[in-house]
Amino acid sequence: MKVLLVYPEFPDTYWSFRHALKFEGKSAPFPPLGLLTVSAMLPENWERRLVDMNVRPLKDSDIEWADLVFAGAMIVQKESLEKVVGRCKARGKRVVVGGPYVSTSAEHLPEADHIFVGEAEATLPEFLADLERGEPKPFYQAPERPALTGTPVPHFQLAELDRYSAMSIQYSRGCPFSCEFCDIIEIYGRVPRTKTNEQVVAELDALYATGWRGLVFIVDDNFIGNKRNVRKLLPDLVKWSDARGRPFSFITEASVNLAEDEPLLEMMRRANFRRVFLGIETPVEESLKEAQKGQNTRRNLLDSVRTIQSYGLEVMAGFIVGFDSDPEDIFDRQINFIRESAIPLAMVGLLTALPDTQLWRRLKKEGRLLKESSGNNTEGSLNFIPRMDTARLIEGYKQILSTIYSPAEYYQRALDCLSHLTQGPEPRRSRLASDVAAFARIALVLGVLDSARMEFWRYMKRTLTSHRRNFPHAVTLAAMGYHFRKLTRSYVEENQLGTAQSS
Ligand code: B12
Ligand code: SF4
Repeated sequence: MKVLLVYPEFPDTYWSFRHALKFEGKSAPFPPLGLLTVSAMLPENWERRLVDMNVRPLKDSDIEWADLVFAGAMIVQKESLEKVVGRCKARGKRVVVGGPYVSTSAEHLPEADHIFVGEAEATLPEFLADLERGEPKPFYQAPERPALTGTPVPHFQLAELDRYSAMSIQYSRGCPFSCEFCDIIEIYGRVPRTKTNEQVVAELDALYATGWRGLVFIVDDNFIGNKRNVRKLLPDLVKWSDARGRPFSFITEASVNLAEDEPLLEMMRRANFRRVFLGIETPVEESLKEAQKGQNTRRNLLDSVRTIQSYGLEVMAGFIVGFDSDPEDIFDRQINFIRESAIPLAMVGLLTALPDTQLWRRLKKEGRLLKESSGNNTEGSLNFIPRMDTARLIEGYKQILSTIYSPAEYYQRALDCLSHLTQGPEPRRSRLASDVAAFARIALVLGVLDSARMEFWRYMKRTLTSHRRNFPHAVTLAAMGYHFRKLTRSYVEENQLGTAQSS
């Protein structure tokens, strides 16, 4: 059997990092870990081919080659997924679809032959047995959320490693919290399931064996969702890293209460964690309460960010506007918070009702739902009727974006962030700073061609005088800021934002 694994294309959004990746000569930030994991569950003797369309186009010859096509996607990839399914069906191929989008919106893919809802560990074995007997069913629904202790080591070797700026591994799925807008807890549950330490070490060994060195994203919904297990994992991670001269640095996602556990932070520092994405959402307590995000109200949010930064972890965070409880001055309050917290990479989005979330169900009951979400909460499109006047909300949202990503504001935040990263274990390595060609590209684009070139050189100068040790990290931040600025310009100035506005 020849199986073609296809990962559809992402639109160009803040999360694509496209404008920053080109400096490094990379095509995508991360590989499609879902498909790499699914591949490892298929019979060993099947031939496999992976096409991540964010890295290279899907050719007709790829489709012709295959007996069976497996495609997985998140909601923002749905248009591309539909096209992939259409192309493969037009060539008479048997198409299997799964992943987070399919799991939450299974009814939207009638053309596919086999639809998988839920995690493949709980569905694929039955499909493979049915296929063997010649009686595969059109629909497979995971009867439960499987333990991760049976998840195999992903087939990292299938990915074209040098096209990505980071590799991914996963330690846990699920999150114990209950945020109203969150679909994670609907898809992956509220009881975080973890792999064993041995599984994680085996995955690191496998990645190491591919020759990969550098950034590894631990793609957990909440890395500290199961703190008891994480506390047991980290010493093994430190040991593994130290024994190999720290070949990987880690980034991950966690809830804000990470700041309440300094021994855990210290272990993360020692294990070489460099960045953590936090769901801060808003500095407004009433809005946090409305979102059922009590874990963010237990402690001063600015203090929490500062504590985490003091362990050498750059904080990246998600912010949301559009809650019913948002006051009129929400836009200024978000801008001030982002400025004071020194979070360079602030992902600000409009509240979005994702399918089947608690928020979705409430808004439906209140008659306020307008349409299905595109999944991209930064495109300025609302899929529900907000409390605040819609035009005011979109205008304020644009104001946040254009302020926080203006060059002066961004470079200052990046410098403040570098000042806060007091206990970094060792200078970060960065291809952007060490690879002469990559650095030359940055210097040319940001320091010569860009209209904000003066700000860039001022930033470089201040980095070299005050943060020489963190120079590589500073260069990376400059490249990322450029990506955010480019997109903000196309969103706001070229008026692409809010054009998809529902009426
Ligand atoms: C890493 C990650 C990213 C990376 C992308 C990495 C990549 N190349 O895929 C980045 C940071 C870029 C990203 C961005 C976004 N993401 Co994201 N992301 C994740 C995260 C944290 C982990 C993904 C992962 O690797 N999981 C590990 C694998 C093993 O799990 P899996 O993909 O679910 O695969 C399993 C099953 O789904 C199934 N399966 C998967 N594929 C297939 C295929 C077949 C054929 C079958 C049978 C089964 C199957 O089997 C696998 C094993 O059990 C998930 C959350 C999560 N827990 O998965 C969110 C998640 C996928 N992202 C999500 C969203 C919304 C986004 C954004 C739109 C963010 C935003 N709010 O704007 C952007 C979109 C990107 C863009 N350019 O616009 C949602 C998707 C919701 C949905 N219903 O589709 C998720 C679920 C979380 C969330 N609520 O934020 N994301
Ligand atoms: S903390 Fe994050 S992952 Fe957990 S429920 Fe809230 S939004 Fe979802």
